[in-house]
Amino acid sequence: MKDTKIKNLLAAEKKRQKKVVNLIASENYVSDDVLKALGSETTNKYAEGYPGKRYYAGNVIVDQIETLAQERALTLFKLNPKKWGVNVQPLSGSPANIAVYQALITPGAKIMGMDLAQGGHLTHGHNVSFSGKFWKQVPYTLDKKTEKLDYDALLTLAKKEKPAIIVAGYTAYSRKISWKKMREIADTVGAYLLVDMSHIAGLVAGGEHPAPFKYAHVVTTTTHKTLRGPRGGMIFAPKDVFIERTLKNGTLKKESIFDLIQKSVFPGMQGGPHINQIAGIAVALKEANTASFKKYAGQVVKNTKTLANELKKLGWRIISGGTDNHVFLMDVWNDGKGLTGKEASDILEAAGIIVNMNTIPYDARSPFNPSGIRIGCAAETTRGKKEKDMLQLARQIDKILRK
Ligand code: DSN
Repeated sequence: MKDTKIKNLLAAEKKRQKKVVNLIASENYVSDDVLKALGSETTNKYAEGYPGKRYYAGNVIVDQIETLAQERALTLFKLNPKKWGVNVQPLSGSPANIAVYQALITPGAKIMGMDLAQGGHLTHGHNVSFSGKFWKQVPYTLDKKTEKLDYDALLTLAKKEKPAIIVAGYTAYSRKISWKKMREIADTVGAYLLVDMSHIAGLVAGGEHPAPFKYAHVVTTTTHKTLRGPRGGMIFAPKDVFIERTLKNGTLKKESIFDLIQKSVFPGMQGGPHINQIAGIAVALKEANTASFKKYAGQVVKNTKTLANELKKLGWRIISGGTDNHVFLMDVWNDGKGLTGKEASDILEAAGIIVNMNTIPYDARSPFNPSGIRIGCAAETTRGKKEKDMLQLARQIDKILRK
């Protein structure tokens, strides 16, 4: 590389990533093949449109790359291509969620999503994001005592508020989610169920979390968390569920949810897709459809449980008492007797352990300096860590935080 400044910075970041213990729940390490696809000449190509229907010439190869990514995504999640379609163009999770709202609900309609401070996501209707500006959030919360989802409370809220769409799938929720119960709630009030499985997509692929496809109207995901691909997004939608709408000229138009999603992504939301990213996603999807990935997903859960349980034994309060997946929240504030989330994150970073500060359910402190930290094990499991390493890591974290 001729640009020595960037070359040095890239080398420094590579070194940093190798040196630290990475417990950021939404990060992972991609394979060399994924990196090669990302750094390929496909980044030079414009390909507005979809395979076979492009607005630019020269897309014969690109069409094959995008089609392969679609086929691999449907195969990985065991979806029948006659019934399901997948859009692999969203630049990441937030644009994927916008595309769904834009396709399915009218401006100003209600989005019932988990409160960000309890483990939701900005794009699930929070008022600082587009999703809360163009639509209206009906926030839901966890049960105060168990710190888990309370489906009866969700049903009561849905009946009262009558949202147009309910979002399930979270950024800091460590327990299994009943997609069936979420769909029953959505059906009771005539709402769509959007499952945003960004955090757990790799666990779903590896059989460690039930798949949402039987119950969701639409499923969005990022590709770079537990799924271990490059940064990116995908939207899975049914081809055999139709929506009828009256157009401005008074005529009725019936379209499948998948067709509405396709139009919403392009031209409704984005221009040219990032083909290098789609090539990287295709590589990652193939990697995820292997016995070794299944083993990896199982190890992620074992490692996370081991780390959470050991920290609990060492006296730390783990939100909801434990974890079923790749992530958990730890209360470091302990009613003022401990550290703030920011202090804990800074102290750990100085010792080479990277976490992020995070609010805990019903946090009395601000999101800028909350009471907790979020810990995830997907990245360190990719680096080969096992349960014995997690026991050691728990003791290390405990020692650093109690200094
Ligand atoms: N996906 C979020 C996270 O969990 O880190 C950021 O948007």
